[in-house]
Amino acid sequence: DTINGAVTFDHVSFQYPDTQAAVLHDISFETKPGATVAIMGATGAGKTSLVGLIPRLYEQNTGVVKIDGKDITTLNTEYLRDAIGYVPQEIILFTGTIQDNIAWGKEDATLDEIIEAAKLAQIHDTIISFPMGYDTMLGQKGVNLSGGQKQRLTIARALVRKPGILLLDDSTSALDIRTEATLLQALRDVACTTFLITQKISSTLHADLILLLEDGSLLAQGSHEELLENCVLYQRIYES
Ligand code: DCP
Ligand code: MG
Repeated sequence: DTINGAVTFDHVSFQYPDTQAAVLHDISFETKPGATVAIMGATGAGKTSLVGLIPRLYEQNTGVVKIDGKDITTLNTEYLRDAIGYVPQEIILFTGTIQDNIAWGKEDATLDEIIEAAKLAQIHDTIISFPMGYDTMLGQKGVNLSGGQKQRLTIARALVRKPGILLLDDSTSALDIRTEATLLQALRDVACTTFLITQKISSTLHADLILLLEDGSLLAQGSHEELLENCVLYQRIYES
């Protein structure tokens, strides 16, 4: 069965097993299926840690995380891994073709599925502009991609699984405003709930929900308009 992508955090706190201080304090929010959720906050605020709880890369100490109303500790990990696409902060590409790089982790993906994912990730046009297309080699013997092209390639990799939830950890930082907006709209069109960690106000403008983290706490949550009205820190980020 597929997921709709509603995500709920209910009084979630978390600390890494090997550290003393809590990294996330009493986080509560909920998103509708297909929503775009922007996560902002200074370096070290807990953004990566928060999204890592959703596919159970880590286990919260208190509170409950739910997907479509189900406590994720009751779901099996294979189901979670298929349902959630995760694009980590550090991009990993290997020497091989573009096709192989996109299919990494889902080696049974067909070329059609790979192309569909690349289109959704807004990288298809770039790929077919290379003489070898999807067979283009990456790495020392092949083409060098720009930062934004690498980001979109790794987003395509996550989308090959057709996830109901996509976690983008700073994965659009090198994209221009228009390409990013097109990507977010395309994800909306396929009803993929998207968590986007970002430092850019341009990415929060169209988010259904913005989560503003400060030192592991949820300082504010709401739409762009709501935060602009109610949150001094958000106003400051907006004006800077
Ligand atoms: N932390 C830790 N052990 C880890 C990872 C992080 O103790 N394996 C700590 C470092 C920070 C806090 O947790 O004090 C939050 O780290 P995050 O990586 O979640 O922070 P951000 O993603 O918000 O920071 P950045 O913007 O730099 O990626
Ligand atoms: Mg991070």
